[in-house]
Amino acid sequence: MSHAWLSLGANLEKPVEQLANATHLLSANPAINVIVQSKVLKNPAWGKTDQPDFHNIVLGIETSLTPLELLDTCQSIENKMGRVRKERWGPRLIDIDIVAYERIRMDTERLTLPHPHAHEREFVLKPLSEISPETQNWILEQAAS
Ligand code: A4P
Ligand code: MG
Repeated sequence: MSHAWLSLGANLEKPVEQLANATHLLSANPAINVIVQSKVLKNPAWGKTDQPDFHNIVLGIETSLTPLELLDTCQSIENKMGRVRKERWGPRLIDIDIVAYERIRMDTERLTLPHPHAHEREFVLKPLSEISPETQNWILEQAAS
């Protein structure tokens, strides 16, 4: 089993329920155990600021999926929950990003690890520091190197 950290964000239609629903769907996958969940952080939208506030959490999981399989799983949950991709950084029912997968560094067309924006996003760093300060430090070190 490998450890990974997921960032979940929502800013439409009862965001806290969307986060709980996504967490539930992730734990329902037999290849994923949700081990730890951060507190919910309500915060202003980053990037594209003219949209409702976001609610964000970070989950620590254990998984037998490879990084790409995990990405597929996250995207299929987003789709199942009715997410429609319209504009980059725009409002969303649910967004599930892979912040880190073990200490793997990769940069491919579909997947960049650690997540390329994690180190500059308070809504990732703050919940991550609560559940895994070592991973937060590693992400900041990677960005500085
Ligand atoms: N991709 C590459 N690396 C990763 C990774 N580590 N995890 C690719 C997940 N996906 C990764 O993402 C676009 C593509 O990124 C995917 O197809 C995948 O192959 P997307 O989710 O389809 O599109 P998006 O989310 O609109 O774009 P992007 O650039 O991922 O946006 P972000 O970074 O997810 O930002 N403000 C607050 N406060 N809280 C938020 O949660 N979220 C966003 C969305 C903007 N502002 C926010 C928040
Ligand atoms: Mg995304």
